Amino acid sequence: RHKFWETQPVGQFRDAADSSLPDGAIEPPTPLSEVRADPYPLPAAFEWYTCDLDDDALLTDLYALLAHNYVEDDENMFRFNYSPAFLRWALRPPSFFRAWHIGVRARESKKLVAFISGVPARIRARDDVVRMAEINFLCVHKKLRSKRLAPVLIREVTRRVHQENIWQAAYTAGVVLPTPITTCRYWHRSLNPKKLIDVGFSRLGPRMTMSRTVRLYKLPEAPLTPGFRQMELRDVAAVTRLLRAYLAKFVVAPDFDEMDVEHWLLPREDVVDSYLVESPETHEVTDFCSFYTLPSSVLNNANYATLKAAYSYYNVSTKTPLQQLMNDALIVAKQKNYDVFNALDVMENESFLKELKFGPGDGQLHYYLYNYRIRNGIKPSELGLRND
Ligand code: YNC
Ligand code: MG
Repeated sequence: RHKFWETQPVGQFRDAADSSLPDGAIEPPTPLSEVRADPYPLPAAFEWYTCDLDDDALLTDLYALLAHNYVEDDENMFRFNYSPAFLRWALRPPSFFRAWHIGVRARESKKLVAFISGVPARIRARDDVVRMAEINFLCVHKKLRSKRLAPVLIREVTRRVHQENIWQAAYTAGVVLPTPITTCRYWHRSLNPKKLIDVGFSRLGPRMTMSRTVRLYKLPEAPLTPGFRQMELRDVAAVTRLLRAYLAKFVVAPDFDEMDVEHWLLPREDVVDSYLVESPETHEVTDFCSFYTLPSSVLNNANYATLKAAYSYYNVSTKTPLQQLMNDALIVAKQKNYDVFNALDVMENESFLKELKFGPGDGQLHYYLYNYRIRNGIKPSELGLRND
């Protein structure tokens, strides 16, 4: 049924009941000399194109490919609209490989028609820290769908990852493939309920009026926790310590060092926002929260073209209760004019979702590892990984 995925070193549905299979790599690495040297063949009208994200023209083309052809909701009402600045951030972490930013162009017109990317990461599964590729932004132009181009893109990124002596990967998808390590649900917290209802993102609840709904979701003007402030460069060491100690609690989580924290968590306008609590007495950093910015295009609405969405990223509480910390995150997101704050039920998020008036969405996100088995999978609350 999965002509391509059945050939790949991933957990196969038929093996689910086999308890004799050990956790860890499914296949051993092959000698680098045996890694295929040439790119996989493409249909004759197309060519591979390694993308240079320093090139503003390329970045604009990539932005446009994704803005018109990337992920939509089930009802085709919204489509992710990753900003160019977000794409640069997501694709160029410490020690990134340019060869892993893989485009496909039409040979004649040079138009960018497909893309897939990887970035390097150290990911821990139980006590095994593994160098992996995080694969993201797989996209084939709408006019070229269902022609088996996706497997060619996946094989090609796999080849280029292997060339760096890396044999495992992590990725997420909205579709079910063999075999998720866990399946998470999106939850949504309305910040601008009137607009969300106008664009069809949410509906007026039973027996609710618009003004009661607006009142229900109202938030204070400013954060409530004393010492709550934006993260700065001087905080990188303290945030790294907090985050490392926290992520150690989860079964699968990134192994972040200070360079990773500086890249992934230092605030960048309209890309990632991070706040922390600095104790007014001891000046110790005790708590941390963050979200990234991913707008969605609103398809076919006369009044609005985009939804401004914040996505919960990494949050750590040691002194401030997590619920209070996240309430402050909602308050700053509201101050910054976001329409909705989204979170998955990963890490300890279940402890605040209902209390802070998040509602469950229909969207599911499946998490996968390539060439790494975790027997029986894990629960969303055992997952310390956020990558989109
Ligand atoms: C998907 N999202 O099952 P079988 S997520 C992986 N991830 O293969 P065709 C996918 N595989 O079942 P189309 C997939 N979606 O026959 C489909 N597939 O074995 C599989 N959408 O290929 C599918 N972006 O080319 C089937 O399908 C085969 O033309 C069919 O193209 C698919 O970035 C796609 O949702 C998704 O642009 C490109 O629909 C297209 O439909 C599209 O005939 C909108 O493909 C955007 C969208 C996906 C976002 C993402 C993560 C991707 C992970 C890829 C796997 C990485 C593996 C690890 C590699 C490194 C290894 C090392 C070391
Ligand atoms: Mg295709």
